Amino acid sequence: MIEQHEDLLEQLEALRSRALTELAAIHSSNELDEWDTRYLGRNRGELKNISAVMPKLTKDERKIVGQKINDVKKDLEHQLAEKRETLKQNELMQALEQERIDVTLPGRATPVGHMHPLSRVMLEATQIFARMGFNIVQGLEVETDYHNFQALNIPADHPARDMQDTFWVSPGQILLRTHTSPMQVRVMKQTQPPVRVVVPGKVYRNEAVDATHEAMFHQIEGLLIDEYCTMADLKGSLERFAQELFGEKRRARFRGSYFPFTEPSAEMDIDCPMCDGKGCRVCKYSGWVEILGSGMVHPKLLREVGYDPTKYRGFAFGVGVERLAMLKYDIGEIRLFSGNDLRFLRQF
Ligand code: 2U9
Repeated sequence: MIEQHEDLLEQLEALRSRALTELAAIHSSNELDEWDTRYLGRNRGELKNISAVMPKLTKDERKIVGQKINDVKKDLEHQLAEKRETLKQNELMQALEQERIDVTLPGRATPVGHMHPLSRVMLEATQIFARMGFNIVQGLEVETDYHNFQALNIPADHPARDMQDTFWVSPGQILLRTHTSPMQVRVMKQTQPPVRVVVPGKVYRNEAVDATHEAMFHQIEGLLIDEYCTMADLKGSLERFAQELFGEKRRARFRGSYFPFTEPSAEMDIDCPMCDGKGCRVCKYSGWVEILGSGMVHPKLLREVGYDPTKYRGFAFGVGVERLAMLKYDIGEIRLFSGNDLRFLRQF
């Protein structure tokens, strides 16, 4: 029996030194966990295995061997805790080293977008009318023949209704609106005077495309209906609009014209904003450029939407937004607006 307990003490010493040698070689938490299970594990740990022979020892032997087991166990646990702390520190230092941020590196630029030139002109122009008291409304791009043509006094044999000029969705019935006017018809049918609206939006015409014509373009149309409204109101409002958009010193002139939906009708020119009316390439050396069409709303239209034409009258106008933008920024080619060429777009 004496041999057995001395043998056990030797085994425990050997275990301690083997365990500590292995521990010194460990470099990761995973290995450390394995080590923990192997030597200190409650189930099949080596220390536990040695303790299994305790019941076969005498009382005195048990005391000596028990103390030794405790001593080795405490030692291993203590070394394990220290090693854990060391590994944790090492791993932290490694992370700090690897994840270090070099604050001297140049930053990565975030590209900043901006409004499309057409959107900008559209916004500027509608806001001018908004400040005058007009409401801004948007309509449908797919419309009925009734709202786009019939209600606007555009007769069946009018060239605009031709297959060549209109994009039909369902011929004679449903179409892509050729102007934003169908929305004004809808507004008038829904509300009673006074009416003050501007309608910005996309319109479609089956045009031969060139430097100044596209099949899709943008319009802003306006409509004012009230008991007292004259051509003087039309002229004053539209001249003011031109001055706010193109500068305080702009002058307007009106030339008689014809539209089916207005009577009388007039086109408005302003003195050329490029050369102040002296004559240049833009105004073709005339000193004047046309910017919009307008007129007093035709009594037939008022009657059509249920307004009494002896009580109410109004003025209406229409502007092409691309044309305004081309004049404002001296752009000679309408197709640039829909081309998405960043070299063009970045200039605004
Ligand atoms: C209603 C009554 C009248 C809208 C008007 C014009 C004159 C006009 C053109 C400008 C350039 C179209 O984009 S363009 O080619 N428009 O000249 N538009 S009066 O008159 C209306 C509209 C709706 C109910």
